Amino acid sequence: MPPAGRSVIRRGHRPRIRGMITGMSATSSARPRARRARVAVALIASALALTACGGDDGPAPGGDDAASGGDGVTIDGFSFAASPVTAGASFTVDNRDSVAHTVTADDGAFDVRVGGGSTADATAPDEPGTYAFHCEIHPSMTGELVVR
Ligand SMILES: [Cu+2]
Repeated sequence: MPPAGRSVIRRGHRPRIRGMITGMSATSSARPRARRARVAVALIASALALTACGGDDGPAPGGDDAASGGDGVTIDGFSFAASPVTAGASFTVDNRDSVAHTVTADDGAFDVRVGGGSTADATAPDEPGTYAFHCEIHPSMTGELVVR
C-alpha cells in the first residue's frame, strides 16, 4: 500500500510541477515580451500620429506666413515662391532680384513682366486650380501658382 501511495503522490505532483514550470516560464518570458512589444508599437504609433498631426498643423501656417511677404509671387535669387491667390482677384509679384523677370503661366492664363527690384500687379485666373508658370527670360525658372 505505501509504495502504491507514494507512486500516486509522485504521479500527482510531477505533472503539477511541470505545469507550474512551463506555465511560469511562459508568463515570465514570452508574454511580457509580447506585451512590451505591443506597448512599444502602440507608443510608436501614437508618437507618429502626433508627429503627423503636428506636421500638418505646423508647416501650413508657417508656409503661409513665410510666403505672405507678398500675397502672390515673390522672386528672389532667380527662384519663385508663390502663395495661394484668390480666383479672379489681383495679386502682387514682388521681384527682389536686380534683373527683370516674368511670371508667365504655361497655358497663358497670366503673363506679367516685373523689373528688377520692383513689384507688379497681376490678375489670377477665374478658374481655381494649380497653374504652372515660368520666366520667359530665364526658362529654368519655374513655379506653381495655386488659385482657389
Ligand atoms: Cu527670370
